[in-house]
Amino acid sequence: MASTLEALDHWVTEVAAMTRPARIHWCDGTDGEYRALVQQMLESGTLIELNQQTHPGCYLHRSHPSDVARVEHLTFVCHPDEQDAGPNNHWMDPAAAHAKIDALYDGCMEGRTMYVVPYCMGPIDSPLARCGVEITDSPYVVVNMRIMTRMGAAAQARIEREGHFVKGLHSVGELDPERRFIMHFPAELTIKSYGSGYGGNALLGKKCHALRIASHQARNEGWLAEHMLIVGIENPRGETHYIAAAFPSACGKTNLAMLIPPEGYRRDGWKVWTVGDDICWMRPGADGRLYAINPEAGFFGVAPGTSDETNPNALQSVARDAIFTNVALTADSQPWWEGLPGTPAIDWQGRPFDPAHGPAAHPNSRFTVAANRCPTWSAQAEAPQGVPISAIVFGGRRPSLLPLVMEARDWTHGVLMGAAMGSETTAAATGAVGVLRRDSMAMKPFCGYHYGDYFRHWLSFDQPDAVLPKIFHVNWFRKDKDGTFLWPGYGDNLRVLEWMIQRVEGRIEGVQTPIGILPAAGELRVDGLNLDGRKLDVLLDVDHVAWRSELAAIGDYLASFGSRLPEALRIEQQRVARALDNVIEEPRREAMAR
Ligand code: GTP
Ligand code: SPV
Ligand code: MN
Repeated sequence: MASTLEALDHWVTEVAAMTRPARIHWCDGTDGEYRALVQQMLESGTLIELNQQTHPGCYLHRSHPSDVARVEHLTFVCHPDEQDAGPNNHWMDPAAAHAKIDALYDGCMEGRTMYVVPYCMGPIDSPLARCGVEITDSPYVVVNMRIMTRMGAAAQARIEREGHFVKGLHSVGELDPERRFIMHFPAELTIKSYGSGYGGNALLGKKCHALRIASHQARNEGWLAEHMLIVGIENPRGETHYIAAAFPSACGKTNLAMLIPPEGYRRDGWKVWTVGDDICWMRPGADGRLYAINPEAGFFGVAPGTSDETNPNALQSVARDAIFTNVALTADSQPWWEGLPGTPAIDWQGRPFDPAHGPAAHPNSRFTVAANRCPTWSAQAEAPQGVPISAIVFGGRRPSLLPLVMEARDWTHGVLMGAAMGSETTAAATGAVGVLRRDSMAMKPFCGYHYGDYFRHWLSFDQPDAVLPKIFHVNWFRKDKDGTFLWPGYGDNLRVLEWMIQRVEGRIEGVQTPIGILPAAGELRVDGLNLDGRKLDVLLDVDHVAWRSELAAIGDYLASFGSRLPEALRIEQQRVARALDNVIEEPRREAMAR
């Protein structure tokens, strides 16, 4: 027996009988175990040592060139009833899915070590935290899980105390895209992943457990599992507001979570505290407010674009003890990606760099590092009860139409804003990049059940005794006619967060528009910004004609969820559409006056 919990021992035995590994290793999560695994991977070539003078404890992993991102078309949510998966998921009958993937697992670990990885998502003593066990044949997965979760003996002890855990089985198989599946069985609290060693496909605590399985559990138990960062904004009076923000993959969560205040704000005493950069679990507390934890213990962040100008906190975090995946190398073995100074010598596939082959670092290359390495890591990130959320923010990459910021009138309107979210696709998933698609609450790839039921769950938090956060929508990615970003973004996004906090505290009025409340003239602090007035006008403009088409498109999108769409959301969409119809355009008004 390697565990005092029979259910765990039994499952490990069962999996070993199917996969037939040469040996089984129960992970204890110690430094010694980590170092031994790194050593073994250096010897096998799975890891490459980086320049230890400039980057102590840092290593590079090159994944298979066909295995560099999440694979949404191979990701399935297998509810017993197809209807429960919704049009937002790929579905397979659970029995058929088990049969299909178990056939691939048969003998797949022959000659390999099977690692049993107990982990806890969330502070180990938090009532909001949940545990799981990942079985994997990838030592790269084990070391990443060690950084990304509370992994090892303490997690196993909690699992043995609680008697239940999420089961995740993973094998890299042959890394063949034709033999690759990421399957979820929410009713069985089980995940089965085969054929990929990359990020969200393989680190099963992350997207598979903490979002797809957890969103299903959260619905049944009255909480929320979201694709959100959590950031604390401390004002010069020393008061901190916590904000949770949902942006789709590679749309700015890590950057916002670690932002450095603009010069003037720093002088005035503003501070930013990082609690989480990708996933947020929240539930109502006794005082009616929503309390949030970051279930992760590390960052699996996008490397390209990370620089001293954009995100110095991330750059400092990865100065030591980080694992890089699919970045390029300089001539002296330092990690390199687009956005950094210096020149690449070797590309992400290990070839001498040639611009004709495309970027030197893969656009979805990433770093893995412990969260407490971040200079702005919040002391509250370990608080078992979580942090109270003052504002929820939705946003995406929208080159046009969506203003820099708008506030929802109330919770229902905010849920509509989240449901209506759209964004251009990025390199975080395989497939075309830059295509505008709806991505409700940034959860399109991660909601483990029918979006209609999910919207209803969101609406259900609007209770008489609830003290709900205000909901906002932002767009850092509005473009000018020449294709350049209108808003400077990054640290200057604090200006927008400050406006939100002023609204939360009731210090400013904003202006009511049919689509929500926008900053009134002079409310958004733009001092010290080299932003001409015309740009600001464009960023805060509401084009009623274009918005009428947008509301019609939102109506069509919502209708695609059929009878499971909550009536309240349909009514809300109609309310906004009607408000837009009632606007009398300036030219028309002039014409009427004439
Ligand atoms: P996942 O880890 O995939 O969930 O992504 P994420 O949402 O954490 O995205 P991240 O912060 O890593 O940003 C992804 C890309 O967006 C990077 O290339 C950034 O440089 C860029 N980006 C982030 N914030 C801004 C911003 O405010 N303005 C602009 N123009 N680009 C930004
Ligand atoms: C994302 O794609 O949203 C990520 C990276 O955060 S992955 O872990 O690969 O899902
Ligand atoms: Mn993510």
